[in-house]
Amino acid sequence: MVLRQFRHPERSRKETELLSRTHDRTLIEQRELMVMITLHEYLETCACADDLASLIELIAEQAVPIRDAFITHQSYATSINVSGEQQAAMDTWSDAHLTEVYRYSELVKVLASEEQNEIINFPDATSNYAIVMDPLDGSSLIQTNLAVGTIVGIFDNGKVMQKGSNQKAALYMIYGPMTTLTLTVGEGVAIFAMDEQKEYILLDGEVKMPEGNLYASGGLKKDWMDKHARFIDTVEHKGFKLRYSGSFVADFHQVLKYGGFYCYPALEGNPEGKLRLLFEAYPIGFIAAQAGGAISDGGRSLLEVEPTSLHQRTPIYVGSRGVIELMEGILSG
Ligand code: AHM
Ligand code: MG
Repeated sequence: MVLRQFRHPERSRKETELLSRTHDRTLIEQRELMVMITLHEYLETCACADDLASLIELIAEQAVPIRDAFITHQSYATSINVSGEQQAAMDTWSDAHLTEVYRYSELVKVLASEEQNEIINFPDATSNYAIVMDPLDGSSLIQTNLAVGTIVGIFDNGKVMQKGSNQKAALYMIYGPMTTLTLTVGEGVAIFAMDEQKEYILLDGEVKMPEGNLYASGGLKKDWMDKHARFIDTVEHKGFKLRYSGSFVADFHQVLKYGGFYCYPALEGNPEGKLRLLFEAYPIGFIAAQAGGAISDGGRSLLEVEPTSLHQRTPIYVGSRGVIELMEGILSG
């Protein structure tokens, strides 16, 4: 596995640091100003270990083969092996692809994936990184060409069964009209977009989640608990607007940009809800917290919950800090 090492020889570290404060510049403005900052340059300005930076770049690059696989795994009308399974197979394809990338990188010691029953150990690893991931979140939307993504959390102490606040980095790629990368290495949140040369260019180096008014709630309304229903009623009366696609990563991303919250609550007969603590709540929660937001199970921060089983599910409320506090007040009342 060859790790791509892009460098910008003329730009000093200090210049890059200054340029990374671009939260109010659009990609077009950055291009006009010729101050495009690559993912590699951004990582050089962060106090993160070199092998962690290499691992992050390696994962981010996998957006290219994953995007390509959406096309090659289509079941076209004239296909001989037409099968709905090919579509569902994108879950397992992405999982197998990323697993092999981790194995050959020798940077990953342990992997826990939503698509695999057991933890995988890589005995040849030379680093101590442990990964939790949802290789393709929102996969039920692939056939409708809505945005889906890959979610990854990274620990640096060789184990995955630990609380989410111990993560060293978290990221997700979204495969939408653009391919974007949202990343934290514990120094705030940055968003990148992939350009025509497949290079990630910084869109916003200081993402802050505003107190907006979007909301998304999973689960059937008839199965909502009374207190959850009361909370949703409260925010609707405050003017919150429903935006739910069925892709957690995409629904969270618009909350990150515009403010509000996403939730998949405890349900009647299903008190743990649907989403998973390790693969979904931890990475997204770490990013939310780094952007000034919060993630909760209804009463406490999910980043402080110690996992008891690998595929543990949990109710999730994630979004702007103010509305998460409002929710906790109502649910604990
Ligand atoms: P997945 O990881 O198998 O794709 O399932 C998780 C998805 C989330 O992306 C999404 O928010 C939720 O399940 C949608 O569930 P529902 O179809 O119940 O609304
Ligand atoms: Mg998922």
